[in-house]
Amino acid sequence: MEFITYEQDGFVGVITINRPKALNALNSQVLEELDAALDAVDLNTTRALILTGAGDKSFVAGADIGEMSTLTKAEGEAFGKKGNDVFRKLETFPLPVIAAVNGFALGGGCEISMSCDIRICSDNAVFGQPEVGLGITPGFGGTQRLARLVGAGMAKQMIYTARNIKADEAYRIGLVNAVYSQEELMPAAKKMAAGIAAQAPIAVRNCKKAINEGLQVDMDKAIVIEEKLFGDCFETEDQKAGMGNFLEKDKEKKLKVVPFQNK
Ligand code: DAK
Repeated sequence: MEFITYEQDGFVGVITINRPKALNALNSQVLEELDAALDAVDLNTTRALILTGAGDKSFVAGADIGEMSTLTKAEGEAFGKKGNDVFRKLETFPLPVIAAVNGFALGGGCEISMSCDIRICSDNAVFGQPEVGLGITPGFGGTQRLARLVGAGMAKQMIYTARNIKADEAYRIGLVNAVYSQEELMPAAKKMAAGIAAQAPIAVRNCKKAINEGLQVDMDKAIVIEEKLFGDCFETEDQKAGMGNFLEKDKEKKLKVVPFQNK
């Protein structure tokens, strides 16, 4: 692959969008390679993913404006679908995905971070949806995911004014969970991912599903989704080992990573 690198560190996979000359802007090739990289993740040996950008200036500076500038309506639609499909693949990926936002996260860059489960950023990060200034709407889910994350009022203000916000404001409005120095960002992301990887993997996967699917429906239906995924954990190695470790009161064992049992 030319623009995506993948690195496995124990149970944690790190996907890096590596097109620093264009501030990691998303062109068709980047989207295709990201899609292939997700397909290639070994779900038996990986428990969490980190998504970041190469260099110290930008996470992703948006969709590639050069490529988009000449698109016809039909090509624009095809490009939008390619982006939306891979963003949705990230959002519904069986494993938790942490976005380590290491600089500009504009347009499609902000949108791809919002397709991840958790966002943390460096203190030089800048978030924004500048699309209306370019004569388009945020087309990779920005109008939908931003409003769900920070509320409709704040999302509308950011989108209508196309104003970028810095890391501290992103933290204040709940768009990111934490802000770190540039040096601390990746170690913090890896520490968080390792913390997830130390938990029972089927349970973590089912939690992601329960939260994501439950948020799309009313509470009565959401509770049924939760019940089903709760029940689904029983009779798995995760549940037997997880509860067994507790009942045996063996602190060493309790800290042991629960094996992954393919379902
Ligand atoms: N696309 C292509 N190239 C980009 C780019 C982008 N989004 N952002 C930066 N670059 C390139 C620059 O052209 C420059 O390339 P060279 O001139 O060196 O060849 C290089 O990266 C360095 O950028 P700058 O020289 O501009 O660096 P500065 O530090 O001065 O400024 C900046 C950094 C991030 C503030 C600035 O580059 C900038 O404003 N970039 C554009 C940010 C932006 O507007 N992003 C949103 C793009 S719109 C759709 C679905 C989704 C979308 C659209 C349609 N459909 C459903 C159809 C999504 C749209 C977007 O994301």
